Amino acid sequence: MSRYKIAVIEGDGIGHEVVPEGLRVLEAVGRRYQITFDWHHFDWSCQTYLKTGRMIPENGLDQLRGFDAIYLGAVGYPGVPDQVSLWGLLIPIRRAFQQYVNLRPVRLRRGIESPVKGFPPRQIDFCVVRENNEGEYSEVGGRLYRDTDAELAVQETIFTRRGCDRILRYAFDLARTRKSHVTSATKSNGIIHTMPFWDERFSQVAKHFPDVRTDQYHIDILSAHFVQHPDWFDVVVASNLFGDILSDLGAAVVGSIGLAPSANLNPEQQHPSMFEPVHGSAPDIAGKGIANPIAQVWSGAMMLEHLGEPKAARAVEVALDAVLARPDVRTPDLGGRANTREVGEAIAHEIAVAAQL
Ligand code: GGG
Repeated sequence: MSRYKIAVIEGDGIGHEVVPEGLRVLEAVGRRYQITFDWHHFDWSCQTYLKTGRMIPENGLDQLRGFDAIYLGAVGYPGVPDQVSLWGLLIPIRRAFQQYVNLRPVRLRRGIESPVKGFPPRQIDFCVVRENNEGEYSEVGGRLYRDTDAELAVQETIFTRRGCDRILRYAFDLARTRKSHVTSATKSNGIIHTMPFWDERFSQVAKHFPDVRTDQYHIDILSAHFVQHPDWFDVVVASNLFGDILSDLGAAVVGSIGLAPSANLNPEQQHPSMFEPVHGSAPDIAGKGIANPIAQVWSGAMMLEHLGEPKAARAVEVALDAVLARPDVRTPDLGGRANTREVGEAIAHEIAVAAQL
């Protein structure tokens, strides 16, 4: 019997539709494995910003500090500039809680056809390990001479030895639990300071993992390889921006952005980690009840794994596969006609049925 205190932030747009399905599935698996969740809902969103001028209250990060984990939907909505919503909610949480790993699995699940022809399930199975606290996502910079012909913008990229080494070590450790292969995303031919530094740190850290095979590609050709040879990869480690872009591309290669989960991890477990789908708030489909909840549900399985509930995490994964094998319960992004709730209910039902076997 275990009990967890989870902060739930639905956020914006389809976050309001997919998070309830994620909770439905977690409740179902909790019943099966005697896990109790104390859900604490926070209505932090662009709506909150429009009402109060802040995405989260002044003491918002302190409010989250005591939780075992944070379960997040999506952030951003028309009417609030994207940089305001991201820097007002998602990025402060990632940084305050030293969630320096953004782990984004890319796996072709059974029942899903890749748009890249000829790849059966299991042949595409890798993880993007995205640096999540520094890099190109930096507040350092500014604007000068606004509204004149001389207007300019400067954006500094921050790569620290500590920041690079800890994400690289995480990638190598993860590879040791998988197929012992790490690919580094770089662009050291064009980005003259930070990327050669990243390459140097990659080769230094790699020396401590002589059993792990390494590759490194410039981001441009690496993107092409993601499409043409997605079976080449095991663990792909990348800076903040490169990792963000690669994981959306990876999601498309395995069927839909609606399937892609992520975990913002503080590996030392000194602070809560946060689990969220890779996708955003999708204003174009928000309110229609057709968003795919699978990325949110799979993120819940990653949360269970992180909380030390591997059997429950596995049960969610098995139920996901069972539902994806059924073409009748698919949302429109996968060519089906089911709605968000029907998919969530089907996954929860699979878990309940398996418990009775
Ligand atoms: N699922 C959270 C969300 O809305 N993500 C959308 C997004 O734009 N994220 C930016 C990032 O991960 O850096």
